[in-house]
Amino acid sequence: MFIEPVKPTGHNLNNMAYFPEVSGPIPFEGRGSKNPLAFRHYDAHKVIGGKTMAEHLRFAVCYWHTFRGTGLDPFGAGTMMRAWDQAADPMQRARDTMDAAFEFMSKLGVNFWCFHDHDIAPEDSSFAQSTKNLQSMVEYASEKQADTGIQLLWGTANLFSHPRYQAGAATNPDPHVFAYAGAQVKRALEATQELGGLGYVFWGGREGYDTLLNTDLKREREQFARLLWMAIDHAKKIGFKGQFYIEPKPKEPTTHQYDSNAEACLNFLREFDLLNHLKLNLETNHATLAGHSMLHEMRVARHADVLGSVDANTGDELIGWDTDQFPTSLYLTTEIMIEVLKMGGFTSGGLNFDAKVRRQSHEPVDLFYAHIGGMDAFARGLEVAWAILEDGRLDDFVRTRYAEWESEFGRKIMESNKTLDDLEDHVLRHGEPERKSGRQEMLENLVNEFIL
Ligand code: XUL
Ligand code: CO
Repeated sequence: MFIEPVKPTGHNLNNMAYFPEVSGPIPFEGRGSKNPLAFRHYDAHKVIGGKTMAEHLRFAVCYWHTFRGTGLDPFGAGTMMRAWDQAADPMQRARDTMDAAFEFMSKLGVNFWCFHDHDIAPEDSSFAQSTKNLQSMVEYASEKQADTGIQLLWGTANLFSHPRYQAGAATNPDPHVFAYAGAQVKRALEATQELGGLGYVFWGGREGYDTLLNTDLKREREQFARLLWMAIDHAKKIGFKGQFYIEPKPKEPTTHQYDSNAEACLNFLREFDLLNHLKLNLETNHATLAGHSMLHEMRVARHADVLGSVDANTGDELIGWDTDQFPTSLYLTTEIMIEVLKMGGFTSGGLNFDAKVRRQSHEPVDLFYAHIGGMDAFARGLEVAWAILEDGRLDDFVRTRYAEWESEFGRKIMESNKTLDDLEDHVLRHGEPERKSGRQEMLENLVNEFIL
């Protein structure tokens, strides 16, 4: 079910102290606007093809980068100015952070959010205490959701930060670590359900290996599948109806991750009979690390009916790691929205900004600029994608290019009515086939017609 874009009420705005530069909500001012705190393209209520932009795009803010990110990198300390991360008591910090999060999301006007268990509640000295912390923060989040109308797109468990997971969570050589991961998944799933979450994500943080010298690859993949099946069983038991997703990523942190790209995930899901239970949550920067375009990953997933949700970010063209930047390229957002439109739109999924502001963008207001830019890029990408599909020339070109396969000869090959003997006979009778231009440059110009 779709909810109207959030309109903060007077009551909600009373305690909004962390983002004083923005009185909110961020207005739509159109193309000519010079206001950096306004949308130029994202008009939540604008209808395109029978649905509003908000319904098409289903933006979500991610808790980990946006509210917990410190700006730390391998060479230096955190840089972020975060007034909500100052209290001495970790639970007070968690509540302050959640106040900031819902203030930010209300002012921005997004309908969804995403979190890992330990983003919202601090991990404590025992599992039992960590669980209490989580339960308390779920109650707090539940009130905030009710106040603002913001919904949980998906929840997940952090099975990669703690040293216990250094050799993997589900894929750990030690079943006691597997048990810890399972217990964490159980609680995170229950938290997601309590918050009415529409989905639950498995990103295989350390489900891979650093070296095959110490790794039983076969066993580890079976263990990974086993944890997924246990989660599916638990969802049934507690009545969780949300969509499960697996998020492909090829490397980082491990040298090789088992869920390395869309096709590897599909193979894994088929092998372990999981295809009916999980869809893919595709992330642009992960596609890049895998040596694919996001368009490729999305198309592979769409054709297999497992295109579920998108982690909307982008990588740096020059730095070879997962920089998780905000998406600003219209080519990228257009390609993503073409695939989303072609699958008939998101159902449970959406566009989650799994992206972080740069280390030098340390002020809270930079979070607004980042998200406004990403939302505008996707709004324009949606308009361009819609126009390209409406125009039809691109699809027509591809259809025509393969038209011979619809001829009697082409169909007979595919329907197994032809043998290699028949093909030889055909070549002997028809000779050299005619070559046809792929017209790449013409098609690139066609796309530019809509973008420029
Ligand atoms: C890591 C990543 C994660 C997942 C959720 O690269 O993308 O934040 O999206 O665990
Ligand atoms: Co992600």
